Amino acid sequence: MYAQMVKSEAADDSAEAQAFQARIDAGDKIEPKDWMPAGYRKTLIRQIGQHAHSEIVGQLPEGNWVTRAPTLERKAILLAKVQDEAGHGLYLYCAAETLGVSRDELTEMLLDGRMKYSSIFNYPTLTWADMGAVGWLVDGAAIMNQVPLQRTSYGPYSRAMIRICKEESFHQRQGYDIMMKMAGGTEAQKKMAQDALNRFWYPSLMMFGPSDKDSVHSTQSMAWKIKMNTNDELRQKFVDQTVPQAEYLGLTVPDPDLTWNEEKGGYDFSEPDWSEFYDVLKGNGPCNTERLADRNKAWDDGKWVRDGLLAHAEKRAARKVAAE
Ligand code: BYC
Repeated sequence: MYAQMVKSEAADDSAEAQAFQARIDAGDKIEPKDWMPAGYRKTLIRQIGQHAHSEIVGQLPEGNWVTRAPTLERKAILLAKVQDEAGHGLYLYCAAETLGVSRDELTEMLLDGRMKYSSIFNYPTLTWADMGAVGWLVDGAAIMNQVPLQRTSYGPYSRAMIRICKEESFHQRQGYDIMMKMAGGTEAQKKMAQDALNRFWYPSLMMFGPSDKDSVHSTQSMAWKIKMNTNDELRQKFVDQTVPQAEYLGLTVPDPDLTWNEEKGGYDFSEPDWSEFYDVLKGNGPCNTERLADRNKAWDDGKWVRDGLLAHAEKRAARKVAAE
């Protein structure tokens, strides 16, 4: 549906739309009060909203390990990381709000399944090594995708990404640090690290979205500089960056066809199982039901806080009016 809508709105060849495209081509930032095509606005709301939801839902698989982290230091670090993700969600919801959608509307669309969040968060975190793999691979993939988004054409999104990327770098390092400890530990720990890599490798590759030939939005989003690279370009960069890191850990990437291709200056690697990806998107991943149930419960449990804050704000406003 979105694809059709964006396509028809992108076909807008009015003078306004042409001037808008010229601004994008010249590298201008678009700000909230500037004129923008309806399709540009809708695509941004979809992408920023989905991104914000991913940060919030992304707290769940790691939050699962805060109470079970092996040391006080690891607990404090993990807690700080999970809190950072909440902050990222908030910056992104604020950026989306500048486009005329409220955070409550976006939340409702997440909770009733109308909006997506990243497929990766529908996989379980079974062992402590998974905290390493998530930080190393999932945050690593996130950085690969988000660093170019610092140059995205929409001002509030690009500025949110600058801060988010700084924090994501710390997240990636903390994940790799856990992997270093585990991979250099006892046989059992090394096995656990390898098992985490085995389970998170292909789901991490899926984070970049479908292969370019199946990507619905890439062409228009790249013309508008909402996306700066294609899905396959970023996936390739991620593989090229991550394989030597796995080698340094003494772990094996679970891809028997992984080979260095001298000519292209990058690795040839196996595609993820795209039927699994689409199945997860349809709601059939291992944890989809659990994740949405958890977010719905948190929303319902927080109702008294929202009601209290609203009642307080109304009282203050009424007092102000009475005093005037
Ligand atoms: N998961 O035309 P395409 C994080 C959907 S947060 C689910 O290529 P697009 C982190 C796509 O929405 C990570 N859905 O789409 C947080 C579209 O469906 P709709 C999130 C996916 O938008 C906490 C359809 O497939 N990062 O890293 O041009 C802790 C066709 O795809 C996925 C962002 O959101 C997926 N993986 O490109 C740790 C970054 N991939 O909407 C880490 C910003 C595709 O038409 N987003 N779909 O129904 C983007 O850069 C782009 O939206 C994507 C997809 C590259 C993800």
